[in-house]
Amino acid sequence: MKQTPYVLGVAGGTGSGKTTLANHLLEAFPEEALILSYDYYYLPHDEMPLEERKKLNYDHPNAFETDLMIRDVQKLRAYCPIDRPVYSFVTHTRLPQTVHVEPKPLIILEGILLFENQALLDLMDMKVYVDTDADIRLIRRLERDVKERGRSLDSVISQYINTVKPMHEQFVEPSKKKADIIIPDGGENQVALQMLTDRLEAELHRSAV
Ligand code: UZR
Ligand code: MG
Repeated sequence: MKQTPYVLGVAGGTGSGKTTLANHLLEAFPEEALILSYDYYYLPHDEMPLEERKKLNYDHPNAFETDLMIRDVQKLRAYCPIDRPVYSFVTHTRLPQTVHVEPKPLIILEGILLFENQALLDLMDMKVYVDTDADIRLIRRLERDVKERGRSLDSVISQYINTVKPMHEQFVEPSKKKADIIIPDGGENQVALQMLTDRLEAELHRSAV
């Protein structure tokens, strides 16, 4: 019988290096891994005008369509393909198209609030929290959101002060306790990456009983 896919969860604050770590793992397992970001599952709120959507709190657990993410992970774990949503950080809404995802033996989930939801936690075989200093995360966030997410410096700063930081302290930081492993400065921590890769290699090539 085919082994159930192995589910790795990667959480941590904004700009901590979650996506970078997930991408490094994907490079290590190009045929066997897929990445599913919690960010894809932000609620669309397309009934609201853009100016209203800009003001929403995107760092709260209620900002996500968690049920859909759970259903999609359950399907992938059962080796069924999915058509996942696509989210635009520029327009703060879901795009009309979807992306077809074929099941793979290693499912990497990544997102700020992944460890905040018990049903999601229950789907994970290993939980990694990427722990990076807040000043570094803010600098990365400033660079990324201005370059890649179409934001102004002022809007990134006010969002950070008004929602990102308080929600981080309320929901993300406490969820660190749910992790099996905490990786300092996740994206570029070569020792941690090697240890994780070795472990996943063993899990993937362990034959089914
Ligand atoms: P990562 N986010 C937006 O800025 N706009 C959106 O429409 C949806 C999400 C931000 C969100 C959170 N918060 O901090 C970040 N704000 O995306 C999570 N404000 O993404 O883990 O890649 O940093
Ligand atoms: Mg990211």
